[in-house]
Amino acid sequence: MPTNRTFTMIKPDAAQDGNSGSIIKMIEEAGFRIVALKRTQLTVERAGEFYAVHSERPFYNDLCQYMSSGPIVPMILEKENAVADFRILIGATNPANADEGTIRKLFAKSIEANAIHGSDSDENAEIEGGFFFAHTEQF
Ligand code: IDP
Ligand code: MG
Repeated sequence: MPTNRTFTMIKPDAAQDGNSGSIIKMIEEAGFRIVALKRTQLTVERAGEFYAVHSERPFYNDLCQYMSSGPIVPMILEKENAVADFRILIGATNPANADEGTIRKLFAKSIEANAIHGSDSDENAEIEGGFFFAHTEQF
């Protein structure tokens, strides 16, 4: 059943550059309600767990190093059609292919350091939110 929730995290490149506030403003202006938010940092092992689905991809080890290289800002967001609408707001994985006005077009540095994560399904949004926040049903 759709939950109207998605999960996101501002990645180390964007957090380090002081772009968290600008990105959160775009998220709120696009109609998403912030259900949960914190600033934290992953160990390389935790990053590996989060991205386990990509463990066979050639970029996996670099990705885990990068994702543990600095603070991140994970969030649970709520909006009708949240997962699909949020993927539109962030743009393509590779910022070179991202539409004008998307978060990745504005803030991403590369296909790896691409500023922000967005869940790809309701099921993964639930799993990924639970990876960072406990008892989210109470929020
Ligand atoms: P997504 O974040 O747009 O859903 P995925 O294919 O799920 O993209 O990849 C997860 C993350 O892995 C990307 O956001 C990016 O940080 C990194 N990544 C994806 N493809 C590549 C690549 O070809 N080279 C380096 N890093 C990549
Ligand atoms: Mg993905």
